[in-house]
Amino acid sequence: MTRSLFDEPPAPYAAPEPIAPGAVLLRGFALGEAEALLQAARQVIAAAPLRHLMTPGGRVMSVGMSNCGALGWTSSRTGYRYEKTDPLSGQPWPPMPACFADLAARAAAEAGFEGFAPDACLINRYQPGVRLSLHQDRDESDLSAPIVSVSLGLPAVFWFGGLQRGDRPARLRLAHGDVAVWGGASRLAFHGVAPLADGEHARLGRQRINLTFRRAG
Ligand code: MD6
Ligand code: FE
Repeated sequence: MTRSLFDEPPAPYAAPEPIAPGAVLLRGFALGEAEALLQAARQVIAAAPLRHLMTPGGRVMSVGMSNCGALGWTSSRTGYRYEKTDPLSGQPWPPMPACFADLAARAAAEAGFEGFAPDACLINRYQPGVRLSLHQDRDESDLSAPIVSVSLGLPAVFWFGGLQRGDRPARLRLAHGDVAVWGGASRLAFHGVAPLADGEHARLGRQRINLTFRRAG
């Protein structure tokens, strides 16, 4: 696969960029290991396919989702929850690949959260036009742990708001290899993803893959 002349070159990782208290952006932090992450993600998805979950309100989510690790996030008419097994197969979620857990722990430490040991990784797939509306991540029992979010493929505009739904969100561009870490005073900040702009990513084509690591149980 070739890079377009007009793609920007991948920036090497420099330093954490503060977003809000407890929230930082590590631009390019995962670039050097993106290929290993994608290979591992492909294996997870082969065992636990991406699916479009139903919200409690009865809408089908446009983001395709799967999980790996001891716990997986799911949604249905009866609510949002973490499950030990994949409802599609009845089997445990695929184990978390070592390269996933390792990257998440290093990114958390870089952001000031030592000892992060995720037990859940949600894999999100966005195709052009797909969005994730403003929400809080609050289904985890341990809110002292941060969340680590890895972006791969097409760039997205991430909305990062405050603790009230009505707070006007900042708009952050998340590109291939960027890692965001949210914890502390920002752990319950409202956030979302703007409709994905169409494009062609050299490695992933017309999609964005996001890996979100949590301490859920
Ligand atoms: C996404 N991310 O970037 C969706 N949640 O595709 C999230 O919903 C998210 O990136 C909590 C913390 C970081 C995130
Ligand atoms: Fe979220």
